[in-house]
Amino acid sequence: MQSPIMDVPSRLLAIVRFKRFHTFLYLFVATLFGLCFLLPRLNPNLLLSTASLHQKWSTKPDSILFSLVREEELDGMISSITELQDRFNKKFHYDWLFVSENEFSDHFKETIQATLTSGKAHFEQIPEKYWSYPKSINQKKAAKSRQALDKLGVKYANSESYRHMCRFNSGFFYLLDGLKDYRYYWRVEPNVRFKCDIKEDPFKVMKNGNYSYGWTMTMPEDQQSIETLWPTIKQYLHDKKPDLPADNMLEFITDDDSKTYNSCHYWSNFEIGDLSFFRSKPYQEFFEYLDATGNFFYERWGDAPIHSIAVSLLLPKTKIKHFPHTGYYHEPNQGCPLRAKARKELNCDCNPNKDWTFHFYSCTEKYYMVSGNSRPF
Ligand SMILES: Nc1nc2c(ncn2[C@@H]2O[C@H](COP(=O)(O)OP(=O)(O)OP(=O)(O)O)[C@@H](O)[C@H]2O)c(=O)[nH]1
Ligand SMILES: [Mg+2]
Repeated sequence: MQSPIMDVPSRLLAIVRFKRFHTFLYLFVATLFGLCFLLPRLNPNLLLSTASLHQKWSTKPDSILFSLVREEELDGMISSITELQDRFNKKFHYDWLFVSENEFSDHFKETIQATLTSGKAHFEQIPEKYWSYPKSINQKKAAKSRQALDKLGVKYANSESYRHMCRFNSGFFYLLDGLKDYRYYWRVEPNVRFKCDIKEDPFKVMKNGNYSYGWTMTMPEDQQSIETLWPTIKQYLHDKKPDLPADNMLEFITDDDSKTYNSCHYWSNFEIGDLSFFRSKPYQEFFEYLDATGNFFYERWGDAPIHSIAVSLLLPKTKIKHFPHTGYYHEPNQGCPLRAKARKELNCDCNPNKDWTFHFYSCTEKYYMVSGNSRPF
């Protein structure tokens, strides 16, 4: 048996080992502190990446279905939920956030909860600051321009709520409390249809492909509703000089070397996006610059061209993802896979002759020309 009393050399050795261990411990703690606390403060991108690492390791889903909807659109919302549940969410069980500028009634909430059996329903009232006139808006000028646009036959020209909706979808939805713990949202409107099974989880596709913006159909915008939008964009580029990736999709939105906007946009009523892009400094600066003109109210700028121009300028083309086989329908347009094999595999109930995806007036051909990706059909 070893004596409990150590001889002098052994004692010295033990002291050295003890000190070495402590030095190692100090160094380890200091490195950890530097990595977790100091470095991210010196470079905010590292803060983002620690957040995304957290999301990667966390077991909580970082994706959510999202609907801005009015109380009176309950029937249309039930119909969208039921179909998306059947075609997709019954397998994946994502939660769903419903928001409105008014408080939803108990009847609305209970009916939605009873319909949405695949995930949990959450409800949120939009704070007034995201759905009201900024003080700088001249109400007389806004009323006059609504009348002028109405005379030109612009859709929703007379509607003030439509303008609040477009501004909210352009600049504020991603700041809502109900979305703060999430990375990806999928926007779903009332009365839309999904006429094919969605077998592969689009949220996973977004995450695994490191995409920031997903879409299913494209559309040209009514130029009369966005008369000064492109000149404003040019002024923003001149004044703010944002960092634009060399391989962006600028050519998707202009046919004449940036002189004019060709009005092409991703149809934002179907939209799957990375919230961290919308919350990023470049997007915030972009939105605030546009918003300062007041033209969400003096004209009728839509969130679809706003999102599309932003992602086309600020993102590399590899960050934008087409989801072609959803059989998505939003009045009056329908997506439908052109190949019979795809329709059969996905149990689609749609007529390919009515497919809008590659229709003459759609911008999807142009998207494939500019992106260099190969067409899905
Ligand atoms: N809470 C709330 N939601 C709204 C309001 N106006 C529109 N929405 C929602 O915002 C989304 C877009 O509105 P829509 O009226 O469909 O606009 P749109 O898709 O440009 O026009 P349509 O072609 O008529 O469908 C839908 O999800 C609507 O339910 C509003 O005043 N309040
Ligand atoms: Mg709609």
